[in-house]
Amino acid sequence: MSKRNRTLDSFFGAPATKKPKPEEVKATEDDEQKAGHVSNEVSNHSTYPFPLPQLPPGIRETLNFIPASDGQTINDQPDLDLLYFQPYIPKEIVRELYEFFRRELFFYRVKYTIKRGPTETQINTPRYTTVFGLDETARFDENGEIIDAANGRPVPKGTYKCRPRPIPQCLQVLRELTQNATGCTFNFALVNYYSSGNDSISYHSDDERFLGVDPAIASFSLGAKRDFLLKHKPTAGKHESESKPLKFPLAPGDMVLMRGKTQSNWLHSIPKRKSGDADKGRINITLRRAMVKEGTENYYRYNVGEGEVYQWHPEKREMIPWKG
Ligand SMILES: O=C(O)CCC(=O)C(=O)O
Repeated sequence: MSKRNRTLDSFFGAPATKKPKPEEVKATEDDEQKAGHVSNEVSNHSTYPFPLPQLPPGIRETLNFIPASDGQTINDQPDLDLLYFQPYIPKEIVRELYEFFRRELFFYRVKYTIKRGPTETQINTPRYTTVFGLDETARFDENGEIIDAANGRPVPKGTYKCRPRPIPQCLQVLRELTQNATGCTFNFALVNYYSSGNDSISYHSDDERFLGVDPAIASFSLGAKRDFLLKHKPTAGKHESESKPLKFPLAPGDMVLMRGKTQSNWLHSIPKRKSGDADKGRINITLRRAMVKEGTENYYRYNVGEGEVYQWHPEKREMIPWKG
């Protein structure tokens, strides 16, 4: 990778713990400039199918004002701990940011098989996905090589079966500002694109061991409004939400920070929808922190996979296979 195309790996530094004041955000920008990362450059890496443009300056500057409103704590249910921002992204840039990510990122429609006993079932992920990041045990150096986080030495070949990708500038900005605003640390950005009301994610919890105990996950919504449902995991006493889930109609710009015991006790989903503006498409970005290599392997397996690359076609107004 050439120097011109370095990504913002310098942002993998120590976690910030406070909400940024404008002058603190300025300091972050200065740091980026020192590292030569703020310019008209693209983000690129040998693992990217194609380079990704950096955020337009107008969007970048307005993002300094996140969160656009105070978060509402939702913890009135057993083991539930959410911080719900309505919105988190300033209204003025919400549409442009949605269109930017949909237009510029590369996506996948991952297929994989699961085995239950002797039976193998093929799963077609019902949405477009993409992912960037690396777990806590390693980081990218300034040349985009993976080095051991503890001793700074290149990780031995074969350490990862997948090919991890550095977070591009357009998502690094969101990561950095959200770390400052929430006091949480993130090393992964997962992106879902729901192209219509037929795309969905079924009930699940993000409670894999590789995320550590009580993980915090920041989940952003852009584009169409979609219902986010939450129900308690099965309990002996049957929690009311098991038959009547909690429903949050996530609007463009909203962010839900799921934290505490939420993942170990609750399931969440975005169900298919036939009505409303679901067919207009929606982007979801989650920021997470994987602690160990298994997290990296898992995220690339299920969000990149081995299939073809898709890219938004502005005239056809749909994702089409990228021809290279
Ligand atoms: O699209 C959403 O809001 C939820 C996404 C989600 O649950 C996930 O990626 O694990």
